[in-house]
Amino acid sequence: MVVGAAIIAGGRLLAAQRGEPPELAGGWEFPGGKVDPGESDRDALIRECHEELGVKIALGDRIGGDWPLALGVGSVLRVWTAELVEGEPQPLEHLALRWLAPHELYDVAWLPGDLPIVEAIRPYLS
Ligand code: 9L3
Ligand code: MG
Repeated sequence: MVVGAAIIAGGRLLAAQRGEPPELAGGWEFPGGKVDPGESDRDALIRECHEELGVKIALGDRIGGDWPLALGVGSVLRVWTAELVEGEPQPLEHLALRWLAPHELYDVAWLPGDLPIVEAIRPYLS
């Protein structure tokens, strides 16, 4: 189980560029990661965003259901909208961060698993 955050501020969506593993390096994602054993999805997402970005977030709506990550592997991505409560995101574990305005949503090379989710975030940017 993998969780991701659509962090929104000022009508822009935060996208994060992965540095690893090599097959995903350079691709852009919703920040987040694997849920630890015994941890709730939401707690995992809050923890991951603190580790990866150095921020405290508050979660909003769940976006869709289980988004498939890779065909045949069975891993899924669960996504929530989020707002910043404390701190400014830093790329502590990513190559780069970008705040995307609605007209820039496809200016980055989203990972294949994340790409179909982007459109579902658009209504939250206005
Ligand atoms: N993954 C894909 N899209 C995302 C996230 C947060 C993660 N938005 C994939 C990349 C890795 C796996 O899930 O293959 C675990 O992610 P992480 O724990 O390395 O961030
Ligand atoms: Mg991660």
